[in-house]
Amino acid sequence: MAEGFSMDSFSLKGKLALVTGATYGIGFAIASAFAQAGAKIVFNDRDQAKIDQAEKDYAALGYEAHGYKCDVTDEDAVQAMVKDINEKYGVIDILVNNAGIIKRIPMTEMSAADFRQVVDIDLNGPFIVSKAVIPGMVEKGHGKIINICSMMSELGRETVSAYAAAKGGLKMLTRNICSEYGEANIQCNGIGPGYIATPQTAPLRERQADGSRHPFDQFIIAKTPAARWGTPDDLKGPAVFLASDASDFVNGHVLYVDGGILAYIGKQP
Ligand code: NAP
Ligand code: GCO
Repeated sequence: MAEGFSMDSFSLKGKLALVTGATYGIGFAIASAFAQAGAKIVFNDRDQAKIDQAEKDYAALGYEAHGYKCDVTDEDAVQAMVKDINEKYGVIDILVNNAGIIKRIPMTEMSAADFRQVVDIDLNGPFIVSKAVIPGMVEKGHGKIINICSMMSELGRETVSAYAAAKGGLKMLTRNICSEYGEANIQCNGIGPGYIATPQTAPLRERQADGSRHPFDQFIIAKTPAARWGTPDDLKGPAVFLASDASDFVNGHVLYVDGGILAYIGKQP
């Protein structure tokens, strides 16, 4: 921990960060920002080809990043991954529970299996990975956990019942890890991205047959004071802050990086 505040308080030099699902999208951006701030990166995904490509992408940016093939819902695989990371690279200082999926299906048409899969990945996954990582953080005397929440941690909308339930639960898991492990000098916070242009939201931004913007695209522009979609780059600074010594007294907080959506009734049509 940096003695007293300085700009070094924002440095991640010498830290080891695990970012789940960081082969592209928000996870890749956050992991890249951590590397830029001096951290060594380990990440996981379910698909070896994506892991191999991501390692090349990180290397092309000059960053050291080691990928693991691991499904966050598989507790044995997660425990084995964390053990291997500890043996090869050291104890994890920073965990970002980023891996997640969404299924956009009207609730009464959604199967219980689909609902369970979203909750399993988006809520059980962060529990499983945090449970595996926290003991090392406790032993080391410090740790940072960042859970990637959502607008749907606060708001509902049609077709995303499972996702909203999971992300609402993830907000409370964040607060509970804060409560249970704050005394061990572990800070657990959330980042709640607004609408970010990644593969996950690509269906909501597809151009219509007549070349016009997707109705949901237009809706989000009207709901966002910044009048634009966010980009993964918009999340880099907030993530580095929450991963750094500069946020040592910030705990149990969800930092919404949404361009102002949650503060705004929306532009009059
Ligand atoms: P994305 O483009 O769909 O990327 C999700 C990543 O998670 C992919 O690398 C994916 O790998 C991985 N993943 C999915 N299930 C996994 C599992 N069971 N085990 C390991 N890895 C898994 O999503 P994104 O837009 O970057 O979003 C990342 C996080 O931010 C998610 O938690 C999402 O809910 C949240 N979020 C996104 C937005 C947004 O507007 N984009 C806003 C708020 C919150 P595969 O490709 O192999 O499945
Ligand atoms: C949706 C979107 C959102 C974003 C994000 C907003 O279908 O409404 O996918 O859920 O992914 O979670 O914060």
